Amino acid sequence: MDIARTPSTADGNPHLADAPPEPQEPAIIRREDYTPFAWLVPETHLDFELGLESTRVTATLKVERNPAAEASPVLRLNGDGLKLESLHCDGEDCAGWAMDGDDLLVTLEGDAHTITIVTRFDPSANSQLMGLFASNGMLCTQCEAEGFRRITFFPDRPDVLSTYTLRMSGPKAQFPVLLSNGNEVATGEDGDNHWAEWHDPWPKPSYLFALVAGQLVANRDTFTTMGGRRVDLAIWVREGDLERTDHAMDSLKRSMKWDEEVFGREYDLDIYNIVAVSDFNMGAMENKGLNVFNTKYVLADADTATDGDFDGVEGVIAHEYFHNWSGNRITCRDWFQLSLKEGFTVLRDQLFSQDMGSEAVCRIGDVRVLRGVQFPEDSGPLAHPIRPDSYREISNFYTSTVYNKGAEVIRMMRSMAGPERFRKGTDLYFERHDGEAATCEDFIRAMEEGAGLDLEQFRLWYRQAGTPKIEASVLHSDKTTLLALKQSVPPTPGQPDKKPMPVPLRIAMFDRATGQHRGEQLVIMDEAQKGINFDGFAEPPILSINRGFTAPVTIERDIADADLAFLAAHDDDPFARYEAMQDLVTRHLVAAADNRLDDAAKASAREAIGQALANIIGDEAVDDLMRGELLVLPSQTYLAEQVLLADPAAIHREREGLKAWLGAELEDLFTAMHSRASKVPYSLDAAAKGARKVKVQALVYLAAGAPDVARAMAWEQYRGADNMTDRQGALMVLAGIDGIERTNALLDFYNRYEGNDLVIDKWFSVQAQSLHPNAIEHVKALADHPDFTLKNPNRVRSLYMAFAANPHAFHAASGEGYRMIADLILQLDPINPQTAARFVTPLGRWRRLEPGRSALMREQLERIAKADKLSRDTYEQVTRSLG
Ligand code: 0A1
Ligand code: ZN
Repeated sequence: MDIARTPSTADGNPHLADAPPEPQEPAIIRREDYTPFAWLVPETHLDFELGLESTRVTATLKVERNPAAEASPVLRLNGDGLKLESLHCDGEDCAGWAMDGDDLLVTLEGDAHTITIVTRFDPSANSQLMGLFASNGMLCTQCEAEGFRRITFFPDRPDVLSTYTLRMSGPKAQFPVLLSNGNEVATGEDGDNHWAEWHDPWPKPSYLFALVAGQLVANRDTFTTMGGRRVDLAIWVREGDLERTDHAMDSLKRSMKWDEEVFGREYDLDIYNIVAVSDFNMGAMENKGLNVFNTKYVLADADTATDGDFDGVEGVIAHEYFHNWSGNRITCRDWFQLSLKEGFTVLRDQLFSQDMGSEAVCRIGDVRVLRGVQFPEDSGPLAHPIRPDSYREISNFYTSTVYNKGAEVIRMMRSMAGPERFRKGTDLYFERHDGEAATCEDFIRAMEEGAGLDLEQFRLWYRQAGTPKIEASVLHSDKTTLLALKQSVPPTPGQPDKKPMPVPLRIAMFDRATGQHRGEQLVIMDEAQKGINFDGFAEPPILSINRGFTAPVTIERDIADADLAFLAAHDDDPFARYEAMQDLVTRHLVAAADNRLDDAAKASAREAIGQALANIIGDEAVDDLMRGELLVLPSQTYLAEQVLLADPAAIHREREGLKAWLGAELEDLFTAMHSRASKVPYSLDAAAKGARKVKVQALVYLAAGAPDVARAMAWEQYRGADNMTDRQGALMVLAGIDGIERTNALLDFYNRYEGNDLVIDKWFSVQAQSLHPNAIEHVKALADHPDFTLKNPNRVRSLYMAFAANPHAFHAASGEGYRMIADLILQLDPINPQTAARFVTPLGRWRRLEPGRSALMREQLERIAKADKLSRDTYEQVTRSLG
């Protein structure tokens, strides 16, 4: 039946199910409402006639009743903005069909049918970057979570697994490379057109489908798996980018090897393709056999990528590869189980990075992300458990909670079981659920049985939101020592009362007499209060707790500054050492910002911090990578988290004041450290990376305390740089200090890299993030720069995410920063709702700010809420943030 000939308005079309009124607000989807789908789709055949402006898709679905589900004659095929060109059932006109909103409902009599659906759409008009879209002249898909329904009508849910066969055809000159999941089985030519057929033998949900067509070149290599399978690897990029793909290829091969060795997982196809695209909402996507990546996580060389970028490429390449087992071979039953694949895969990529580099430095980096992003999420209006109970728009739940806290929760299981038993648990999970759409509960059960853990109470970590707080004090009398622990889990939206959870804490007690501890122990703090006795200390010992950050909690310990300084200098656990340093500074800055310190108290606290930093700079037992971490001051976000109502201006003043004092006081040490580190030649080994890290740290302190010295040093570093880490580090410092060097460096950087999008993103970020007092004005001017566009998510983030993370600019007392972010959301929402909704988060902090800024921020949220036609994404985030 040719649908185009049937009337398309509601009143004329018999197939529109009683045209429901436009819903007032998007529906809430609840975890408890899950039911299996009534139909199976064992086979899916897709035929794409490709065009940038018009693509036609013919989908042929073999469907049969699902014996494991309640029978229903109605087959619901999800759609999103699709135009149906034709519909056939078993080759005939389809009698029983109707539209329900965007979905197509087909009523079927028998048990097995073949449904043929034709749709047509314009990929070049797809600015949401979900479904099939055009990017720089190529065509590319993004289907997770619900993008496949923008390509064809389909049961677009992760528990419907199907085997995909695909044919695509299009102009050879425009699309010389045609890629999809699985293996290429046939190709051919037809005049100016050519075609390719691909078959993926592994059944998969629609969110893992992918197609790419364009002018691409490949970096090719091979990997032989432990079972002897030779896999052809290819990383596809635009012509000029090929020489920047070696690090990605190397990371891929190391990931494949590591997953065999550490998790016993082997790759299962003959081809592994990666494609880099410059327009992408997220970091990358694990489509079976055809990963699609944001260029940011593929391209890296010394001239254009920082050490952080190199680490990012390695981590994301590994993450997507590891999904082949944790995500693809075993997928999620429904989107509430997202952390099943994401939390586990993040843990796997963290363990990989730890093994590739420095365990302690990786751990500190992971915790910094957790505290900088996830803790604020958990203490704000968007808090949710790692397995949420409801959502309106699933894209809003690709959060730090699901990813990073999800990883911490599984890491706790690993800490409790130990690596060997943990491996038994994961082996059982992979074996038992291979080929299935599983749940978090399935994972927990496999861990209980395989690793021998009792996780009954531990399941609370999946149900309860909020960061638990542990209060710890050491009570000592005569020769008995009691460690008194208290646990509380704060209320979060919809969860006023919480139960205590099992919190595994690695603990050591340092003896003052020897300066040593007598071994550490793992304490499982699973009650509201608990006391642990220690013998044999003549004096009260010094408590080192949550060593290695074994649990994602906040710790409030009753400990003297001098004892923190001792741990900062002597703790044998590098994470605990870092933590002691952070605590020492945090306490001081929080008290100072709250005007609780008189001049004398402030001076003595600064002295103590200065002494601790000087020790770290001079400690030859510490390598530079670790030294760089120990020298980082706690972020302003982290400091704001420590108080109920934050005054960002006061925190900023005190943090900058301390930095300036330290920069001036330790000027000689910082300049000497900078000059020592400047002699280390460029390479990617740990010592050279560490040297670059301490160089930036030195400049950061000096910029605050001795700006003239810093300006000259940074300008010299900028001019002499043979790598992006040094160049960007110097530029960042110069961007915050007025002077001709600032102007010259920014101009030089732009001219040098004009046309290289990823580097020009850095140029935008450096200015948006700078300490320069006019940063707001700079951001406004940059929004009018010819290179700025709302169409490219990387560019939008490079300007506005950087700005929202720049406390002194974003929190300007006038409320201008809040207004700018609200304006952006309103402008971006109709173009790319998924990315627009991400900018609501910084505005959600209003309840935790001093009254003046709180009111200004709330006003902006209310302004957004009043706009007509908000996307589901932004609507959900704004209402939750106001709620
Ligand atoms: N599964 C991917 C993340 C991802 C999610 C949604 C996307 O849609 C725009 C894209 C990517 C991962 O964890 O890497
Ligand atoms: Zn992932």
